[in-house]
Amino acid sequence: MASRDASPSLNNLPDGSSFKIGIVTSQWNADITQELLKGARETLLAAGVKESNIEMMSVPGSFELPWGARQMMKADKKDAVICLGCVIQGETRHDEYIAIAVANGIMQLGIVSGIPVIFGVLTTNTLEQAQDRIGGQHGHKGMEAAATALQMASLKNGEPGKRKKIGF
Ligand code: DLZ
Repeated sequence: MASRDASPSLNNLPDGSSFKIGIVTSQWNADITQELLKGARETLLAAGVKESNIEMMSVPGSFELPWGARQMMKADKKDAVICLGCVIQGETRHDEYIAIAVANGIMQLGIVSGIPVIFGVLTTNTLEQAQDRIGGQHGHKGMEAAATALQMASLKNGEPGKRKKIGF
């Protein structure tokens, strides 16, 4: 059976040596989000992003991630901003409101600003499902978010995805 996953490749990362990347991390479910952050940072460094070109910000919860990403863009020109969070289902529907608001906020910010904003937010039913996504049976979503940021930054800067000149 074909795999359901189409995760960005972690083996063939774009050259990140000229990129400035922001990472905004939510404090809720910190055991999970700190591991997402660790994986994202490691992946950026492995791609050649300079430590001094990785700016980090911590926000109270996932709901605040779009605001944090917006602040990061104001500070200086970023090639991409990664948002990391973990929303786990509770007794009420609060998690749904947070997850939908964050997804919409991140998407809108990316479209309006033209700067890629990466949705590295886990939205799981249980803590165990979240653990499976920080290096368990479902990979590492922090690393994958960083790989996506690198790919989008390259596309934005017209590097590997550069359109060939055709015609005259
Ligand atoms: C309030 C809340 C709840 C119940 N659950 C989560 C969660 O699972 N993950 C998360 O990142 N944040 C949660 N929050 C906090 C909200 O994101 C936000 O910080 C508050 O509603 C204040 O705006």
